[in-house]
Amino acid sequence: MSRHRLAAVFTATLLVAAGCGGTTKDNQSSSTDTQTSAAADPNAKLKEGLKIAYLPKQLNNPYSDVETSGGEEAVKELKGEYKKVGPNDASASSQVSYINTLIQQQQDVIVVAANDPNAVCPSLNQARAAKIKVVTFDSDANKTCRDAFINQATTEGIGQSLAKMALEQAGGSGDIAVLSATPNATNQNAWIEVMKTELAKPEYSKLKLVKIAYGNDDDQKSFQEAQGLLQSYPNLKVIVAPTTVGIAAAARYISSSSYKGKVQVTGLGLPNQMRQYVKDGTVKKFALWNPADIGYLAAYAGAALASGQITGAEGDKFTAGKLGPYTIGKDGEIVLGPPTEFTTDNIDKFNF
Ligand code: RAM
Repeated sequence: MSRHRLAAVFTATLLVAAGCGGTTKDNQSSSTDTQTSAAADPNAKLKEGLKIAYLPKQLNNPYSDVETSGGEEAVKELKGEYKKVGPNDASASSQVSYINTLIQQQQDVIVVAANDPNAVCPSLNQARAAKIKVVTFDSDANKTCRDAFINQATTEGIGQSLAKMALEQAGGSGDIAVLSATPNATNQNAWIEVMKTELAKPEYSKLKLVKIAYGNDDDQKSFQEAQGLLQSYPNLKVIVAPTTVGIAAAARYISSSSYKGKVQVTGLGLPNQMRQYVKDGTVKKFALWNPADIGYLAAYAGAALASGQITGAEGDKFTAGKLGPYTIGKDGEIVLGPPTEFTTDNIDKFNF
């Protein structure tokens, strides 16, 4: 650890202790300047021994486990030090204390799925002031407080696919409801916005979005919200859950209720959690990407940032191990690839 970096860590720790900094324009621009002043060196060798810490939305979510398993694999390949920490609930401010601890531990890279785009920003900018590279994955933070964002697929692509699956499964018309994660989740909110734009198009004119409910990525709450939707909207045709926790809970409720076969469940789910509901006919189609690949890609992006190979600027290129070459897009976004749709025909080919 260089003297300079130690001093930066100390300053950041003081800022954390004083509870100030990060949110003001001045602080944000100064930390950004520190990070982007050096030019990218595409030939820089990836450093070994990097401390790469993962902070998913919450720990007790099977999706997070799959995501970080890919991260652990990549960190091993990179000969780095892997760590995973996180809260047990996905509430807005639940990650802040973890970020502050990671700063004190002098991690080289923090990979975080933000529970709220803004709540984590002051701490993330303090991390960046301490020369820690910040990579968001799955759920972005405000772009002023991270170096790069690993998006699972394009936000438009995910939102459009959710709207399309809802239309197909409603048979072209009727009431639909969304069962989302937390009300502040960056990723779900962005997908729902795209869905709404799609629903305003003429081909969706017979589809009516009656409610957006929030299960907070908590299994029990999601189950109860699904139940509540059916009680409040007896004509509901489809529940669209853009969250692996929500879709599994909704499918579990519908599969053992009188609504089975009448009300469809679709959205984003893990094949291993959804298999039984596809096989028993509750669910006809849902989508996802391989969450392990997001974690894997994030480690390589973090290592490339920490090694000076990329700065997070649009057009920067790096190679993510077995996933191959990636180019950074607008606003530091790196898109993993297109999502996969799962049906009874292909679900047994997937094991995650
Ligand atoms: C849940 C989480 C996660 C999201 C998936 C689809 O597990 O909300 O952020 O990407 O669903």
